[in-house]
Amino acid sequence: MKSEPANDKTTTSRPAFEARPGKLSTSCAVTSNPDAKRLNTGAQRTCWLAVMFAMVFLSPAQSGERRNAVTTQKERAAGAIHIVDQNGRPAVSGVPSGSGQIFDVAVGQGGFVFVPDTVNISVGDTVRWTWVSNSHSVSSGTPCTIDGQFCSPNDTNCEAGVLSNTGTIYLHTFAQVGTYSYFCVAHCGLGMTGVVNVASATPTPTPGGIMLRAHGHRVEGRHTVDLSWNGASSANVDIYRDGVVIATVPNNGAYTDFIGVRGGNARYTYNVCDAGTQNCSNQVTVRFGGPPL
Ligand SMILES: [Cu+2]
Repeated sequence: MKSEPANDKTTTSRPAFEARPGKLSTSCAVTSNPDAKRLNTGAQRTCWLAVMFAMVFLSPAQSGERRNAVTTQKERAAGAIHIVDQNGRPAVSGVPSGSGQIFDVAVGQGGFVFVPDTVNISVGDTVRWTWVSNSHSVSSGTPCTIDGQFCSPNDTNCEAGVLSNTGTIYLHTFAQVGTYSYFCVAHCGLGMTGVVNVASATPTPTPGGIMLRAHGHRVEGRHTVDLSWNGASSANVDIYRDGVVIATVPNNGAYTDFIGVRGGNARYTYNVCDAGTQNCSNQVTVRFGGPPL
């Protein structure tokens, strides 16, 4: 079974406007009356200019329209949507983060700890640290060494390791996938550390939509995951592993992902979406070895 390349993102954009050549009049009426003719010369010139402009701009628009018709099917399959921010730059991810949720962490609650000390978020989400006791910082880096990626109270001059007191609120939005360790500069030695795990944004499961099940096993020691689903409504489905489309396959309810990795302590999170849409299944995580969850 041949599957589409995972990252077949076409970047065709739609024409800025739809030209309707048939509806454009290309005649600039010339009257036979000499007086009227003189009076109308300026208007005629303007008219012809308008016609020439229209012709110049119509040609690329028409071909754009044609090109668009050709790529429509591909676009639908690949779900190629160009998302840009207010500055016209490509957005963090072509896949909407969906939520931009806020995750709360209490700083110094019941001791020299962050509660919770691990948060799992997606790109575009924000962590909000709230101080519930005095003299703590949130400083990125590990172990106990400031790396300056982010810090309380305002992400500036991180090396200073500024301590803040009860009531302080510090927010940081994570725009890149990764694992971000941080600590309190005053109490790192006492174990006051935390981690923010930032995953790529994945489409949101639709309640009552696609139901996914996953079963992990080893084939000659290699990690292999059998997926099965129902409730998908399109001809093809996109298979996501850890937020990335790994295959687009016919919607026949089953797919086996031969990951090829050996060894333990690995986990893979799957979901399945109607191809090119955000109509997605629940997420299922499959583990191979590793410590208890
Ligand atoms: Cu502290």
